[in-house]
Amino acid sequence: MKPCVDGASFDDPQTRRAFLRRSALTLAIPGVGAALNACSPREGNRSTDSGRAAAATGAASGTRAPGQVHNSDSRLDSAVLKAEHGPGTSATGTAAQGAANAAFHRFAPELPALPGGGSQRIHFHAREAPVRIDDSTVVAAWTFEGDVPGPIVHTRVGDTVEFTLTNDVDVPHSMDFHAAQLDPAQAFKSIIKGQSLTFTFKPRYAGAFMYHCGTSPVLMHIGSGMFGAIIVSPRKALPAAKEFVLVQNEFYLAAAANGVRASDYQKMLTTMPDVVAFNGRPNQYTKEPIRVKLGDRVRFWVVSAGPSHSCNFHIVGEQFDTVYLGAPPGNAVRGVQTFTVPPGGGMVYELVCDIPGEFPFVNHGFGHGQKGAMGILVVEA
Ligand SMILES: [Cu+2]
Repeated sequence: MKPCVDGASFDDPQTRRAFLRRSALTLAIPGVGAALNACSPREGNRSTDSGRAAAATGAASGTRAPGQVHNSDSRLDSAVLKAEHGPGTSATGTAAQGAANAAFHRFAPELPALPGGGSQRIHFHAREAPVRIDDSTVVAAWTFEGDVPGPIVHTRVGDTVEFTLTNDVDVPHSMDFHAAQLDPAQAFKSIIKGQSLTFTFKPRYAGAFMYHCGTSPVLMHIGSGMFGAIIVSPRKALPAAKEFVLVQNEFYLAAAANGVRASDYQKMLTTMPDVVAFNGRPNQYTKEPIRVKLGDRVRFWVVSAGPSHSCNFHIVGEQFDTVYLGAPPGNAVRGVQTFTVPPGGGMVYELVCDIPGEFPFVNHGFGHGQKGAMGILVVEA
């Protein structure tokens, strides 16, 4: 039997659910947070890790102190957000260091070319980094590979993806690819600083899929920047097009301290974001639009990372000739003005740019569009 909360088996879904509920409250209730701090990985309580180390390298083991509440490996949680870091915010460790020097860069929206050979190896590091999302705002972010969102991954149905996550920081992290079908207790489990974990999958369906850190509370990890898109092309190529990837997310930010704004867990719980953005920067494609040529077919792979809101994707002055609800080229809906991507979902939008001009693409839920989920598609004659 695996060690677990209150001595019950963690294989029991009820126990898992109870722990998840408790973890989600960790940051909301200081007393609970303090109790779980007592079993954070820093205290070396990692015995469940050793029991599930098959897929991990460098997994540590430890002994449970008498009377200590155990912290599950796959639910190693953010109880390590100790008071000295400001409980309930992302301003931990290196997330806020060097914020003044964090330079803005436009996140390239172009779909990367498909790697050849039918397989690829990807190695991400979980890192903390100050990320400048506009002229006046630097976010103390938790990231994959130092940016928000993480790198765009492009693969194909049936190709092999071998993925490795290495955790460089004090907070436990993990990786959950929505394009994969795997036992999450093994593949998506949390790892602590210095550990690496590798898993392999072959996507079964084409589409725009989210990836994210799944460490509890997931809201905190996605809300602090640990998400991205994996685009799975079908075996038979879709019609030739200019292809772009848009990942919408919300930022819930504390007031600036030392030039950086932390992500605020309590604010995340309210689901009232300060900023909503495509590819991590509000209005970046309004300031520097996406450009195509007259006559181009354009394909947007749109993911809503949330953590809590959908993206009601619409292009002003245009219509989508096709929206693929999933697994393109199947599930095609024709002649669409707006279609909603749920948080944790992805859809594919196509249009033929047969009219020159500047076409705003927006989250037509305008409370969110107004907070930055807007851009411009320029069709050059
Ligand atoms: Cu994480």
